Amino acid sequence: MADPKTPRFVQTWLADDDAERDAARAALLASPASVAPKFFYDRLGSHLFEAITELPEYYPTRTEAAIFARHGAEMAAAIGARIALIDLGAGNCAKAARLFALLEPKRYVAVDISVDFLRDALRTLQREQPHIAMAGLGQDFSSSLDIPVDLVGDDRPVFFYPGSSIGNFAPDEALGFLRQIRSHADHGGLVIGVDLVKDAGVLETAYDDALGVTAAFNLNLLRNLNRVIESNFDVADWRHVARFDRAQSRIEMHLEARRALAVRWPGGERRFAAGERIHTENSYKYTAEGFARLLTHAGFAAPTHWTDPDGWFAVFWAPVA
Ligand code: AVI
Repeated sequence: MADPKTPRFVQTWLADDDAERDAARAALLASPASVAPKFFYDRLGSHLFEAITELPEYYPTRTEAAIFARHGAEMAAAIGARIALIDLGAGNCAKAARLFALLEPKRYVAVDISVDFLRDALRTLQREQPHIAMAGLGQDFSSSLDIPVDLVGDDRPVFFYPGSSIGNFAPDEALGFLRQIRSHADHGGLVIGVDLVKDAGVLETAYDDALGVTAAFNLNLLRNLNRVIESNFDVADWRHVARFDRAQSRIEMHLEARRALAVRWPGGERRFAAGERIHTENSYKYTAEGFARLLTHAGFAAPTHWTDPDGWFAVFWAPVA
């Protein structure tokens, strides 16, 4: 990063659209049918997710922000100085930017699936904070994390993964992902937000709000699928379902057929009975002790965490020796 006033942009990953389409069709034909949650996030889906984070029922975003506001100074003391902050799923970079005054990073590396999502936000941020060397990295880090060493330089790599996005991985995948982060974080560590197990009513309301924004977010996945695989889903035929499965400690989101129907796409079709479901997302909830164990298992040393007064959400600092 020769000129710290101009962010550097690197794209290390390109979508294989044919493979994605094949995988989507195969998952629809499976029993039970499923669709990968990445299909939520077309342009409208990303806006709907932003709207979800503003809902009174969806507590994770504001609860996490309150934990940072209340305990930020303690966190900064634990994390230490001379850091390169590596923001996984940076989006508009707003969450990380709020930590700059506390953590005083020397470098900031914003990672998202496409550098195009990052360009405007990062350029604006660079103008506001010219003393921090900034870079944008386009990468599908959920399949493989690869941070070019020159983006981190000699500073201590501190990964930032807020918003309880780790909950969208199954626990064995979460462990694999945390191990990958660990392997890139020598002398640094990980700051991660985790949604905690709680009353089923609170959880189910957070994923089935009164305005129907989460229902729209779930149903929009069918429209996106129509665009991607040229299927003919009619959104009106489907109902949003969100249930907490305590045995698996996860919120499951499904779409349920309101009547018997067939969905067609070029070269294929899938028939659904009335009441049959398509599984669209899991959102795992952890106990603080269980998540600390997962971090230790992944090779991090002595994790510390902070929670809100209700114990609904936790922010962990997991150092690497
Ligand atoms: C992105 N992720 C952390 C959200 C969650 O809570 O699992 C996605 C979401 N799905 C429905 N509401 C929010």
